Amino acid sequence: MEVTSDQLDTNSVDLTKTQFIKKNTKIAIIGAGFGGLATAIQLLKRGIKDFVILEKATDVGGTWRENQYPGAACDVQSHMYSLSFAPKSDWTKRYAEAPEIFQYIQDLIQEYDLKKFIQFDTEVISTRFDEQAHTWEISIKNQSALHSQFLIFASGPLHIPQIPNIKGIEKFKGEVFHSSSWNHAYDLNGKRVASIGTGGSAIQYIPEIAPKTKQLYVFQRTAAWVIPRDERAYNALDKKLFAQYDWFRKLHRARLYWSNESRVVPIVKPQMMRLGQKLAEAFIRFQVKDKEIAKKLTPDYTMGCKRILVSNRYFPTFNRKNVELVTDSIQEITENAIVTKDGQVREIDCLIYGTGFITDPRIYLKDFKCYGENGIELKEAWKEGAESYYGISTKGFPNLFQLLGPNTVLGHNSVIFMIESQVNYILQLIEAVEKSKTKAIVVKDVVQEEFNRKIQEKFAGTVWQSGCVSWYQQEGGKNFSLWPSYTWKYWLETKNANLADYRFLN
Ligand code: N01
Repeated sequence: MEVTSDQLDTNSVDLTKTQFIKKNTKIAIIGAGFGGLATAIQLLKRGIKDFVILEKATDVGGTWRENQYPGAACDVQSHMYSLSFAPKSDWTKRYAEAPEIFQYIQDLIQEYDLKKFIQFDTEVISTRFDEQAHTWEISIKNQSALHSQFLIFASGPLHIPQIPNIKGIEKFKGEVFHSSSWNHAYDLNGKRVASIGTGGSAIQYIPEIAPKTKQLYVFQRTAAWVIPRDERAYNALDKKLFAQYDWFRKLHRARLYWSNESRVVPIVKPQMMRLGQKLAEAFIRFQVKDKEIAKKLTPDYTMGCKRILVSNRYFPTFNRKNVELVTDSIQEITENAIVTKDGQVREIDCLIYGTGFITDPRIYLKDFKCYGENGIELKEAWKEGAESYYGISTKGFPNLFQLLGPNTVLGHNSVIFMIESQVNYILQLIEAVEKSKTKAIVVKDVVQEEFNRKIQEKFAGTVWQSGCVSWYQQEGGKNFSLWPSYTWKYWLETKNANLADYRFLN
């Protein structure tokens, strides 16, 4: 049964599943991960209830719902990787594991009573700006369309798994899965397993699964810089102090924030990265007994060019007799084996892709189409690379806002900090439309163009442009994903939206 928002009585229904379908709303938010939920909470704090979160899955949590592979954890400290206005004093350790972060998100849902604003099983297939009505028409799979005045993309940049196109893969008869859709029902005990990729996800699950497997082959295309994790469990006294003295918790958070920010210095001044790189090389030699293997695990690009990973347990995995690091490239897959270019055949029962996510800016939104002013399609507007204003507003797309949009992902600090700055900024824009009694707001072309020129200038000479190929860049080397500076600068620049940068539409 379809009901409109006016007919909805949220107290009388079981809200574990979508029980309502809205047709009109002021604000539509796509995605019930950290970004969507942070936006919803701030709207409620301002007394705005006419909004809906559209979620394609049957639960909240985004990244932390999908990435539940063994050992999944956050490599940003939990006291930083959480919402500033929803502190948690009893984090069990400095770097929380995925289930604890997922629970934190569930707790937010309870605390702010958010479930009644979420439409689950709702996959947006296209969005179109109506230039007469100044509203967005949101087409949804197997449902009627939703109309909203404002539209917020909180769908996250990393959620479409990248599956390599390997010759013969269709013949393989064993178990196959990607790290983000881990098959927990499949027992790895005693199995011969191949894992492809050595990025942030793989280095977390490899140490976990190695002791279970009969044989683990780790296929490495590019070695990753992995540095020690300053792991620490919070004891009962820490938690008590955090709970009792909020200034103490804030002080701890501030210390973590500034220690993360200090990492920007060697990023923008690569010569300062040299010492860090020497220490990281020594870390590999210290942890890996076999010199040849240690050499293969040592990257040949400047540290920091790709995301620096943190683990105390990844390198020692290669001291195990049942683990082999394979650096020859894969030739093909047969029904029960992987064949490398040197002709070696390794029989396997299971293949795990730790190969990351699709990040090409032109397919940022996969099959999803978004039409703005004059019918221009977002992918078309971004065909030379994704560009926006502070990752939030895009020229030609009125009343459309994005969280963690182009050039606002981080390699050195918590993206939750960026999300909070963005939500604050978006709410100011919405408020400005309301106050001015106009219908829509859109960033001026010249403002976005000038902003992007300056952003790209900032990348020159940084460690990110030092010659490696990373998902931060599109073809040709343009960095479309990272914020190239300190996050406090981002906060300062977005704290008060400059409305002169925008056009109001009536
Ligand atoms: O993916 P990735 P991820 N043949 O893109 C390799 C972050 N994260 O799922 O470098 C062979 O990092 C690829 O090799 P190469 C994480 O930091 C955060 O691990 O392209 N290999 C690489 O080794 C990242 O930003 C946390 O040569 C292929 C790997 O697969 C993002 O999430 C935790 C290949 C992909 O690494 C995604 O991480 C975990 C092919 N065809 C992850 N294609 C936190 O704690 C790709 N590879 C916050």
